[in-house]
Amino acid sequence: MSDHRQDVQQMREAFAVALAEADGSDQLEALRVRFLGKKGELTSALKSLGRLPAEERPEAGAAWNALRGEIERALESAKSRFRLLEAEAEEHRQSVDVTQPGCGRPYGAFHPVVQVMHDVVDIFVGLGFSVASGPEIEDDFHNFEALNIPPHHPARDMQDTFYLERKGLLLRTHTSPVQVRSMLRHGAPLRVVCPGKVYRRDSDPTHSPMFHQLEGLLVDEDVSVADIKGCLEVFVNEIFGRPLKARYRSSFFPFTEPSMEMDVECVACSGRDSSCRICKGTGWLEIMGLGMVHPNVLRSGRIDPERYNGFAWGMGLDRIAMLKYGLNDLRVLFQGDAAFLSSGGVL
Ligand code: 2U9
Repeated sequence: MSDHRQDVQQMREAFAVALAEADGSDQLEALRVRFLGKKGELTSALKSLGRLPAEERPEAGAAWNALRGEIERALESAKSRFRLLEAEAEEHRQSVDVTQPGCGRPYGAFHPVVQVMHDVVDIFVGLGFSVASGPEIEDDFHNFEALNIPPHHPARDMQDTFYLERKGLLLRTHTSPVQVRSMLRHGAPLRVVCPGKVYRRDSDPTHSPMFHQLEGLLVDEDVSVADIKGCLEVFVNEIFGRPLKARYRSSFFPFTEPSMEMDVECVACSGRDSSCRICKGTGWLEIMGLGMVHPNVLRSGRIDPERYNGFAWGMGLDRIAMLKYGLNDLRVLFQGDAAFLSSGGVL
């Protein structure tokens, strides 16, 4: 074998060894530079052809060029093989294993007061009441005057609230203005419950400046105190899940006459524990206020008190939630403690 054939064969083998060791596109590029680059081994061999005797040049040239073709083809096919492998590896890296267990998210839950609000509303909807809502920023007429609370009436002291700088506007102290708006909009007969936030200038372990009420109003012909007692006793038995003894004490509200407060037997001790912390040993729990709607209030709602009468009641939903979930401090309902809230209201 002449010298150049040996050289060509040696370079072919050196290339084959280096190609077998290459394991990525970067190494293929390094191989191309090493053999075919400007100063590459094969390029230098081709350049040195000029130094051979003229009769050897054609054969040597053909041999080196043949090797160049082989190297180019080998590099090309290795390149597409690596491209395929690299694409497959990338696809694998980005693929999602749908059989892996997920990283679970904790379930949300209704706030205990919202849960109680839904439960109370559901019971009254079952008794044929509609649900209404209204603005939390009210005017003096809807919050006080229409409810038989004229300026300077002492009831205003008990419902001191937050006044807005715009004259006459205030944060509603009860949901009663919603019932006033319902009378004005729909007239009689009417059955409506109004749940929502209310505001008073009050803050201690049993009072919060914002709390939740649900009030109801029924207006029809020949409504009696027996009707409201029947309606509210169905309600308390439903919300506390069993029949409870009830009693009524006479009271005063400017918007009802007569007015009463309803107590139910203690849901914790049924009157059997003289040191019960829920009923303070009295055996009774004050649950809501109620009464027959005052004729002046019907008149403010443009309803004729000669033809229609009605009953109304009001309850604090926060208090119902405290009794249902056995809480002794109202403030836990407003602190946003996730451990308390995710316990469903029970700690
Ligand atoms: C209209 C007519 C009458 C709503 C009523 C009460 C009695 C009552 C309190 C319970 C606890 C408020 O949250 S609390 O502090 N409410 O005692 N509310 S009767 O009477 C109305 C309302 C609207 C048009």
